[in-house]
Amino acid sequence: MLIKRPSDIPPSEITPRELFDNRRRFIRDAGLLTVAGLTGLGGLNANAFAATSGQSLGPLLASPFSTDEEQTDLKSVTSYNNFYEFGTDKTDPLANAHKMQVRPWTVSVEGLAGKPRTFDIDDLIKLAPLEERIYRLRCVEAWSMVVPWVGFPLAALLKEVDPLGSAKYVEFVTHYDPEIMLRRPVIDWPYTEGLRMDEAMHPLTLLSFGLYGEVLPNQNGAPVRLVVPWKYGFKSIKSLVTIRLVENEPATAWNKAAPQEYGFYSNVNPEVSHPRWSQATERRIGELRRRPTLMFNGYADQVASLYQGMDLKKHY
Ligand SMILES: Nc1nc2c(c(=O)[nH]1)N[C@H]1C(S)=C(S)[C@@H](COP(=O)(O)O)O[C@H]1N2
Ligand SMILES: [Mo]
Repeated sequence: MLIKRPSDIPPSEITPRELFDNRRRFIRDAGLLTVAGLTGLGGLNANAFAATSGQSLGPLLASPFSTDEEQTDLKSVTSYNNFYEFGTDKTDPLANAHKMQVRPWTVSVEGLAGKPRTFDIDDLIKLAPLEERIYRLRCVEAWSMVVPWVGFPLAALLKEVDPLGSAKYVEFVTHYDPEIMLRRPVIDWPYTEGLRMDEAMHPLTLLSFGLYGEVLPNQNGAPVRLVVPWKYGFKSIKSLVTIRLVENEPATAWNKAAPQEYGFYSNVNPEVSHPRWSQATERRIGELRRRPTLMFNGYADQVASLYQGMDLKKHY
């Protein structure tokens, strides 16, 4: 049963601060990531889902891919955002993204597939057990966060549609509604992104439905977004409506907007400078001192082999 709340209440007001804080303390103290959801609003079955941001996602698997670095506080994660459809300031998404209706919602998985299919979001979320994965997100603007994302590998969804051998890349498209989103063409709307097939199938590539054990807030890309932790944040496309298996490298929104600045691969790489700034260091939200940026955002052991023999200065 979905309980709808007025869409103009920001999630920060729906769930009392104490609830978040207590739950986080409980999770940390008990080390019980797998029961994170049980401490929340209670009574929900595994993968039970509601469209309301702030609602518990139920029991979650702990992921061996998680980092044990200190997590960025929930308030920063949900109030300092990039979601240009809702404005270009960091505070705009929180102020405006509540206008987006995230139910009903479908995701079409199409293109070079044996069994292309349109998924209702509430069916999509049941395809695989939900995991909590604490991943770093590193923005090209040189700030970073550590977020407990909830989701499952994108590979679990792609396998459902039987990709054809000719599918070499995956193109992703964000919902676009000019009635509630920016019309000014900062980006050639809709926002699009892309991954090579092996990147899309990599177990680190996450389809995320939530954070901190709860339904993804709209400003973070509800009802479903990508998290690709070894790439700059703009690859982690929000509010997905289309996933298309294609033969050729797809055009991507930021590459079209500024090709000298944003390439297709966009792997976090401290050795390759952005034309207007160094990429060697970053500021973790909540910290004062900058820290050195790690190759592949610290995920080199898992992903460096994908790029063997490639010149990453050329393929930035
Ligand atoms: N559709 C869409 N997806 C997007 C963006 C955007 O503007 N539109 N911004 C990207 C950028 S630049 C970053 S850093 C991350 C930010 O995710 P967060 O706000 O959840 O931290 O989302 C990415 N996904
Ligand atoms: Mo970003």
